[in-house]
Amino acid sequence: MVRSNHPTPCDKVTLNTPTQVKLNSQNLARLPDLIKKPTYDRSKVNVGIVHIGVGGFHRSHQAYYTDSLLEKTGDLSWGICGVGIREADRKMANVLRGQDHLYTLIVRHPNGKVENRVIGSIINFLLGPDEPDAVIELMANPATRIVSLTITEGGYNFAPSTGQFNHEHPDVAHDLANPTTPKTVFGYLTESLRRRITAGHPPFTVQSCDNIQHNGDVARKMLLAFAERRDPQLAAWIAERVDFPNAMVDRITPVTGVAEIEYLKTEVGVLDDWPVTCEPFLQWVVEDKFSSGRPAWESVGAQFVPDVTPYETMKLRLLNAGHSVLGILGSIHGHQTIDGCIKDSLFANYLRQFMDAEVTPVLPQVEGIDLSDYKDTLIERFGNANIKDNLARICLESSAKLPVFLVPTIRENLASGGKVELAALVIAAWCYYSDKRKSKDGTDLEVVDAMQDELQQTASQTPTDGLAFLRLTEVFDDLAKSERFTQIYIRWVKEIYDNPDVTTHMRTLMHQGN
Ligand code: CS2
Repeated sequence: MVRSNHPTPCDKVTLNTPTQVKLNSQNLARLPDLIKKPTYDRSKVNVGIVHIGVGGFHRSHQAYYTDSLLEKTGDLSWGICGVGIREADRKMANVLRGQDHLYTLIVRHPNGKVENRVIGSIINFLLGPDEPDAVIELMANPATRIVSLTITEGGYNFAPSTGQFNHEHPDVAHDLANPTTPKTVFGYLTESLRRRITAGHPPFTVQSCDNIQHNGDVARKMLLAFAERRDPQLAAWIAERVDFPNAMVDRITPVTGVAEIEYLKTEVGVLDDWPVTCEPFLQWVVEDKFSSGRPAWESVGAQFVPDVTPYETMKLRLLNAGHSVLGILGSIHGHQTIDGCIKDSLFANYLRQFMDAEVTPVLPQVEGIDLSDYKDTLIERFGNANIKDNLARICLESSAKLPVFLVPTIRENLASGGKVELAALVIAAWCYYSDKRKSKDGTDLEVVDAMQDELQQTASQTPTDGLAFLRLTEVFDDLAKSERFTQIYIRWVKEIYDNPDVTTHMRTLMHQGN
């Protein structure tokens, strides 16, 4: 069928007024003044970093730091090539390619100020399912000195209960049988490192930027478990030569919605198909061990330390656990966003009380950080009314998050005789949420979780077996064995099933001074 170039009445017409400019390299100079753009020459930037898993967080954090670095230092050897290894990454590949890998970062301050900035540090994107060899060759190229990752907890392929690599995963078997067309990150890393040894090149650094405790150690352990099956000699070389720095990463980055695209189009005059919104705050604390050198990220605000443990413990147990506390209780109550929860003084006070009475007593000292200020700042960040961070995002994959964010705090308090009541209510509420998948007034709550069936199945046994949910040891470790904890938990689970208005129970706990 031949289509006329003229719009028919059925065609949706978007008139590009002269003030609306499509984001791409050619149009950079024409972009409105309201938007900051790279001043370095992107055509001279070389790939030094291959990043697997380009989502909102990579684009608001590491790519932002790197853009600032290219801008400030002029060291153009640290450009990023994004890589997607899943079919689901095709959309990102297409959007980025359509705009020469440029995108807009919309930084929204609590006082309403908005800073728009075009990020130029991603200079290419490869999609593994289409061209696996090109990805492996790029990673094997000695100019690539870092392979960084944001592949989420699930991407590391370990069994939460044991922390061991899951050799049974079908993609793992596939990668061992087909090393040149891998599906997992471990297949790509192993084959490219093998090619580097064969060619006599030094290794790259594997830099995890995921929100998991000791992310570098986890990446190392999983890669070695895979490589051992592929070739023990190769595994030994990786163990000896490849560095895996641990890092604490932080910047709240909600999921991009249509509103952001519309905002740029109508208020700024830029046509960008996939911008990213984030808060102004950002933090990156990294262990300084890099097999083949690293960018001077400290010149743009990153902090290099010998041991990242206290920083990551603080962040995961206050910020991330705080998010889960609000996400779970807030969803059942009917709140939609994190800032919506903070506007509700009961939720804000509950969060602060949880941080002060249950988390802080079991946190290590963190050099150079005043915990009280850190918590004040967290509440301010969560309250940023210009960041619409949906509770649905926070509650995604809670079964991978809570064992890291919340369960260790409870276990340590049980060991020391500390308080666990506020956290117990959250777990009881999560049981109700997993079972009913509804807020207190009956609105559906979506559950997106690798364990969603087990969660619902065990939670639904609660009325006859009050501890069924808590016995999911992959998630709760041995909490079901603690008499003190189970007594408190059983009480709250009963109360919530009788009356899902969680605010009643939150109030009771606050009045009791917990
Ligand atoms: C959130 C994090 O996923 C979550 O539950 O807590 O994504 C959080 O927004 C980031 O870690 C902030 O750095």
